[in-house]
Amino acid sequence: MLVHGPIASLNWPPMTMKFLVKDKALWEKLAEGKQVEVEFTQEGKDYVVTKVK
Ligand SMILES: [Cu+2]
Repeated sequence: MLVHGPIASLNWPPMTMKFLVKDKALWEKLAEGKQVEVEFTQEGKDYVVTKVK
């Protein structure tokens, strides 16, 4: 789960939601409580993380 702030381009309010991480290298950049900047794409009903900064 990721907690994110408002995303104006998608008309999303701040929320906590599920993202899929398919790439193991990206997964390793994530950790509980860590603040990250991510890029993601929509695949059907899922949101898939494509980049972690
Ligand atoms: Cu969201």
